[in-house]
Amino acid sequence: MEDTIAAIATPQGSGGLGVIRISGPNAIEIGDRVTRPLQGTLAQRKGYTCAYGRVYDDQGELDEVVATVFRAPHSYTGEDVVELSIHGGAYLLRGVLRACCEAGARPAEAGEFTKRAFLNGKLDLTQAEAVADLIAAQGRQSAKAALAARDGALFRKAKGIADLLVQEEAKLAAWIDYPEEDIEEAQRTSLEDALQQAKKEFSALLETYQTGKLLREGIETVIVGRPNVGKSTLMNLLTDSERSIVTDIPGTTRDVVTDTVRLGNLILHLSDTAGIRETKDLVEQAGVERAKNALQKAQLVLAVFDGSTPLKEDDEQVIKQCKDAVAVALVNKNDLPQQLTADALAETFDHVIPISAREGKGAEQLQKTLEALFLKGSFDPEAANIANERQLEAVRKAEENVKEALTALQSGVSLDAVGVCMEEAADALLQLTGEKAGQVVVNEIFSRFCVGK
Ligand SMILES: Nc1nc2c(ncn2[C@@H]2O[C@H](COP(=O)(O)OP(=O)(O)OP(=O)(O)O)[C@@H](O)[C@H]2O)c(=O)[nH]1
Ligand SMILES: [Mg+2]
Repeated sequence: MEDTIAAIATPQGSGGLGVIRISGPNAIEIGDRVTRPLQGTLAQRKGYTCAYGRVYDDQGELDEVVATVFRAPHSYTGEDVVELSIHGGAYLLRGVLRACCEAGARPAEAGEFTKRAFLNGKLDLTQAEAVADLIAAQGRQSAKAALAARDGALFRKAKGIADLLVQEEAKLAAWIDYPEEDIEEAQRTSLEDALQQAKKEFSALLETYQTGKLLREGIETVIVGRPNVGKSTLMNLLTDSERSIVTDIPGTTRDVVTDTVRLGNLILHLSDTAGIRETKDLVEQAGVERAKNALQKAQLVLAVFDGSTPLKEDDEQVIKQCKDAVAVALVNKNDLPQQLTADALAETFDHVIPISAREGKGAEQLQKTLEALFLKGSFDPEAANIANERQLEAVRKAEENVKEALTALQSGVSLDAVGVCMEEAADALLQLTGEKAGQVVVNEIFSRFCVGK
């Protein structure tokens, strides 16, 4: 980290503003070479101050600039940093980046700013991952969870348990070294309590993964039903658009029509599909095949029925397909006199909701039902949460070892084995925070970031 890096930190394309970030020992010097502030130089400025002026490349002045100076260690990376805020044009941004490189900076690699922050101890691995999650967040809950992780919620939790395990393991090591002394009951209890507590915390942490993942990534949702029940009308209602074609001709939708919407705290990746029925029409058959495939892959099925008619044989087909799925029945067209009795659906579906897709009624109840179904009430975005597979694996490994330690302790076979397991558990947690993560893992994590982060 002897060299100074520079990158465009804002997205490609044009915008009101664009930012070039420079970090490293020569950041301020390089900033001074490419800018001319109205007053003085950047080198004369304190950290956390801005200078207005012009920015230059080798051919002369290029744009106006506001240069913000951060002085080590009080910056994102922990190094001297200059952020050049200019107009957000691709030509201007590239020109200024090139000028920075001619003045001595090196183009930053993907994730290199955050990697430097990690290596300088400004954040741990879980906080670095949270930066990427914050940028990727698509909803309030996932943004909140990422911000809490950025503030160190998971780091503190993991560090706390690791410290506890290391402490207890040190005491244990002392007994093992003096085998002639019997372990006092109080100490054995304290050890067992620590292991039980760690086990409880791990299992609570592991439970956060699935819900968090759903919140971050959204739910693959398929709308199915026999022809003409109002699937496409529902699609259009949920997407607030005319995404799907609606007609009163059964068999209107053929291809799978997809869109992503937010429903309360959930993100749904919706697929509107062809009405499921037996048909001789080859094109429609292909559509029905696609509908069935989409149904198999979905995490959530919205099965639509027409409440203004009794159940038909094609409906029975749909019900059969839903048997093993997480499915909610929507009895549509409840603005018309109703002929369908919900009892027939209650056998297969835990949730049967009357709606009128055409009149926009029932979406609220659908939202409440889905939130109850997927968020299970226990997810607290501000607590420590597991945000990705790497973290999941580390906590699982720690949990396994703590369980083994408990078994070994309770069966009284060998205290050595207890100690080894506790050490492994603590190790897994230190890999989680990055204190003991290998270079390969660290590089892998940051290479998934984009340039400028
Ligand atoms: N009265 C009433 N009519 C509705 C409602 N929802 C849909 N319809 C009508 O039902 C007909 C079929 O609607 P679509 O949304 O095209 O039905 P679909 O299930 O997508 O049909 P296919 O694509 O053919 O499988 C249209 O004439 C809609 O206007 C509703 O809530 N109430
Ligand atoms: Mg349709």
